[in-house]
Amino acid sequence: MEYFPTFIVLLASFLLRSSFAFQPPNVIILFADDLGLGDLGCYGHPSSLTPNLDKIAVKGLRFTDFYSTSPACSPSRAALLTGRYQTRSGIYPGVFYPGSRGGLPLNETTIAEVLNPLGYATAIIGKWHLGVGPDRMYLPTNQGFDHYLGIPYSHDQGPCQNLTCFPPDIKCFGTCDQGVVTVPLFANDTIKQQPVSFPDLEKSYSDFATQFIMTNARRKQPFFLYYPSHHTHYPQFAGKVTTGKSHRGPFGDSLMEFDSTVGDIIQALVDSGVHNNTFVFFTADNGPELLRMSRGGNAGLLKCGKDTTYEGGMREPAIAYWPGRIQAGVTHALTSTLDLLPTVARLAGAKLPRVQLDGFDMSDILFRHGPSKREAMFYYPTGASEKHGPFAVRLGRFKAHYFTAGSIKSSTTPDQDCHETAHLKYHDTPLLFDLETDPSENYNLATPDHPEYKAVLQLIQDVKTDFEGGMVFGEAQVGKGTDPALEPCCAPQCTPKPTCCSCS
Ligand code: CSN
Ligand code: MG
Repeated sequence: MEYFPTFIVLLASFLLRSSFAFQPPNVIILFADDLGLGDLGCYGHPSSLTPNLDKIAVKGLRFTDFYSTSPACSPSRAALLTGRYQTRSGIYPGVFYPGSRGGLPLNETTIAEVLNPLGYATAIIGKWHLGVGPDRMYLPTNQGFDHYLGIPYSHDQGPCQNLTCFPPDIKCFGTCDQGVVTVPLFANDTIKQQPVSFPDLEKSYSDFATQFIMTNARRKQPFFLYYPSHHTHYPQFAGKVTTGKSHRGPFGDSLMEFDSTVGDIIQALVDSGVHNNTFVFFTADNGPELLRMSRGGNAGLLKCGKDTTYEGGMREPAIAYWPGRIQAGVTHALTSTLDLLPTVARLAGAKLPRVQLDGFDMSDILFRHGPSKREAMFYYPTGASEKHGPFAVRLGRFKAHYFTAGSIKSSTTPDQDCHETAHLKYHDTPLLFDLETDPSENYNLATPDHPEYKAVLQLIQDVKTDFEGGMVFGEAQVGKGTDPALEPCCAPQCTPKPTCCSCS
């Protein structure tokens, strides 16, 4: 009988630690840049070295039919963070530049802002690309992130002849953008280094991520870490440890360096004991920049790449990893970056933003290998417009192309449809492909030999009409243009700009 109180205490503490005391999971989103479906070892690339991503793919859930919402950066990132097509938030046409006036509107609710009210610590490392703007108002610290370490746009959006890869005598391939400030490294909303030192960059990201995980785990505070990497965007770089170590040249080194940070992050989760209470999700913003030839990525068996609405532009590798919760396997469920916000909100027990969302909760897919709630995917081009609407629609296994266009960014491979010379074309009868029997979009079904195609096209047209009826375009943020005075400069009063903006 004297042991009874002890028993009660033990029972109470057990219950508190189990279902009665819900511990919100930590969330980590890893986002590669300009990476195709064929680039990872676990997706069949013969010479990529991605042991850490391969490991979480084997222990976690690997997606075959996962889409970003755009074949370019800024729009794709806006959709991931808000769970809404970029057209709603106004992230069109194209991508932001260092002096862009616009940015992701502050009234949009990001995943960080969904989690912040629940007491999550939030951080972003890497490439923001959703605006800097007047008084740096669009930086991530104004969008729900407590901490930021990174470059707020693409690292080719500045002169890169002085941003050499390791060792310093190896020049980066190409010249990047001239006549703008050199690429800055921000810590929160201040410039820490300009130009950034690329050979040291990945280590500083990895160290920051490890510290962030360790600190919050020790405090028992749930956290959200968003790591949109500069890898594997052109011009590829890597630090001392990785340069020359892959079997795939500079692209392979860049990918390998990203993969090593993935390994460091997983190790930090294990070391800090939060490994079994952390949802990790990996994917990429848009397909490979085939323009860079062997220094671009690879879309595998998909057609074309970056800046096109063929599969190679927007269908991406994706991996969900949560030991003890997500069973190992492969899913063919139709899914998207749009689905991350509703899924994360559900996992954390957070309220959904009271706006029109385009995402669906993926819990059934993650935890029960169940079917997708998503029935369709709409493919907006980089320069989305109300006039053209989505260029293509996927409904179940079928995809219809209403417009097609090649791009300079996807020129160079033998397929002429991908090239810049394949001008914008309207298809009076849309091209129709069955992506399950023909993932490479080789065999158009909308021909007289397949009379049944008419019913499929009608169904897709109805879904498209319905979707467009509910699409309200936000004010075009990229369309607001640029102002050189807004380019980030570490010495704001210096002359002559932009070259004087240099601090060590
Ligand atoms: S992106 O790449 O930011 O990854 O989409 O670095 O579309 O004009 C795209 N663009 C610079 C870029 C310019 C980029 C463009
Ligand atoms: Mg990109």
